[in-house]
Amino acid sequence: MTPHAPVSITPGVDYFPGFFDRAAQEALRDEVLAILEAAPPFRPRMPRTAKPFSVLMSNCGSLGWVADERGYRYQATHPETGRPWPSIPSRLVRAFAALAPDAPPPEACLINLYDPAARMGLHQDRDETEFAAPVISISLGDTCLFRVGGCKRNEPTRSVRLSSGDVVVLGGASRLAFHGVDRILPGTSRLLPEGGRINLTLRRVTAAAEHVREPNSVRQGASRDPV
Ligand code: MD3
Ligand code: FE
Repeated sequence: MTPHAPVSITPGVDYFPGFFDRAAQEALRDEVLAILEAAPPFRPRMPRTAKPFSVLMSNCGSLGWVADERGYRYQATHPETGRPWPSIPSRLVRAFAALAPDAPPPEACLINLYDPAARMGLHQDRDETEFAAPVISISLGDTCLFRVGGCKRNEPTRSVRLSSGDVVVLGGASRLAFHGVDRILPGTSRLLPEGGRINLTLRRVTAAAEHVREPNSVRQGASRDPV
């Protein structure tokens, strides 16, 4: 799978509108809904204040991101069931490999669930220890207004509409950019049975001990299915 040329939003932020077509979005939705049966959505809390997030979360992968009074961290098990996270669907692993060919495979896929009132304040993602690999964001369901700025909170920001099937690759100079979700535009998609928005972020969390890039022939042979 060779992605179309992206639109650069800011240096290091590449936008791929409509990366996943409707059929791929439906397949992804069904895979995510199955993951949520095994790893039910939980409501993260701000460290110290215990203020609940408006976004519900879950994860798949060997590591998942959680937030509670003890802090922000990645861990191998669900904070409420204690079970390991389900594995990352292969179509997502393939998309990550196509979009970040030099990075080792993703360890975490954070699943953010937005109802029409949910939002995410401006923040940086810095709980990973591997910052060379990009973060890959996939949007499903209702369109959102996404905001991205510079690596300092007071730098100017840009607003971008992210629609179902859109992918953003966040790397290089923008890996530590401030970003957030200002609001969801209800009723803009029919993909999700109950409306709202799902965002998936694929991440490398730890540095790979010795990631050796396989030759092209091996990589293509191992992932022949279209994403
Ligand atoms: C820019 N999620 O889970 S994804 C998050 O739409 C998060 O749910 C948002 O921010 C969402 O942490 C935005 C896009 C995103 C993810 C990581 C980034 C943008 C980023 C890292 C650096 C810069
Ligand atoms: Fe983030």
